[in-house]
Amino acid sequence: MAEFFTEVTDPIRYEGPDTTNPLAFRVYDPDRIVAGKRMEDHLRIAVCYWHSFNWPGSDIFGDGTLDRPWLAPGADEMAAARQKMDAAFEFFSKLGTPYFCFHDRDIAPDGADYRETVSNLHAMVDYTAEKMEQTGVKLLWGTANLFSHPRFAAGAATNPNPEAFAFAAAQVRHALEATHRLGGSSYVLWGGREGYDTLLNTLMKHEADQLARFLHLVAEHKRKIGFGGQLFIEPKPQEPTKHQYDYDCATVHGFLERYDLLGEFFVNIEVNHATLAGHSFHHEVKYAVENGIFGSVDANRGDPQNGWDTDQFPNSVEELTLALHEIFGAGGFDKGGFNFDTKLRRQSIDRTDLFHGHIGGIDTLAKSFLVAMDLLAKETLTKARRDRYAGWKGDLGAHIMSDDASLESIADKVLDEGIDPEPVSGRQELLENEINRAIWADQA
Ligand code: XUL
Ligand code: CO
Repeated sequence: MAEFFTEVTDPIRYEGPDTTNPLAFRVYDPDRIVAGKRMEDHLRIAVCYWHSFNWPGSDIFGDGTLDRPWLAPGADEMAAARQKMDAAFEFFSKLGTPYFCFHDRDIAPDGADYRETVSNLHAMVDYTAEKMEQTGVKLLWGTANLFSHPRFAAGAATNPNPEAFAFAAAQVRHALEATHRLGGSSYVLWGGREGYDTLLNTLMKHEADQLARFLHLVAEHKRKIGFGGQLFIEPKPQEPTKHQYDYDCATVHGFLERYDLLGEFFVNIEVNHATLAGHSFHHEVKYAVENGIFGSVDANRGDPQNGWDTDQFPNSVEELTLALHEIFGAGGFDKGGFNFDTKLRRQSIDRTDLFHGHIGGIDTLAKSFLVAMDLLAKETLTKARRDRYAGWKGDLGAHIMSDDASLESIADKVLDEGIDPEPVSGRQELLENEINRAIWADQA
């Protein structure tokens, strides 16, 4: 089989901060032991199939710019799918990251009817299994594309037409089984079309009930086939629809609670989705971790000047460090990881650009990880937070939280004990300085 990424002749390796080689990691050192565990096993990095191999570099105004011969019109679709997979596994192996993620339609083309679509998927899952066996690359998560085909224009699970719901259910059944067969660590549902374009034609509560029914069916099937991975919902506030029901982590959390799905689904938090929702990535991660729904991360970044999902490679240690501080402060990943849901800019047309994007993003992530672990080891934030809330461990805090307390009993205490709270500094600037000092210190 012909090599595709011919400029990259050797696998990308860790060469340390002083290397001048653009095709080397400066910080990401898979074997480095941090807090008793290899860096690779902490970070669980995955490359996504869709942006890297299944997207030609098109946008709403322009055609594909990228060199992806398997996407050329007129090719034999199954041969093209195998060629695409050869290039993908060549890339994963040369980059040296342990995982990948895919949608059903990324790896196998639609057939003339659904029976043929399923048989295409099975054939390509066989081919994927061979490739995984040959290279040792593993599957972080699989998912179903329930948004590209016109049949899903009005939604998948939330479509007003139950036939679209049924079709989506069929697709998830096969994608979940494919994920299970490939030893996937988890399974993702991103509800790209689960929302509305206009309220004029929408029964909002009906659609929420449909979505909950769908998720219960998926959870039941997961148990039935013995899939031990976690199920993730990926929140996003809008795009492609005007409003998406899985708006952000707090919205998903409320939905899971309302429909008795807590413990079945966790969240896959994407950096650029968090910022689209008007939050920071740090906010979304902290909300999920503290409420027990954190699962996985789609690593990328947005552009502060425009309001859509630009899916750029992460390049800000400042942005990632604080979120990683929350993730690893709570013990890190169970079945999730860092999936690079990232795409090249349309003008990045050299094949090797895909390496540069991933190398920079992975080094940024690794650096943020080291800073976060340093902050955790020194208890910089954890101690400041603990001290700030220490009153709640005292007699008054314990009384307020106990079943014995009432508004009356608390009011009496204020009078009897002469309670008169003194304002205390939040020390925000001091903490900001400490974070910056940890970032500036040489961690690598
Ligand atoms: C879209 C998005 C998807 C999901 C998988 O914004 O993030 O790529 O990650 O369907
Ligand atoms: Co994503």
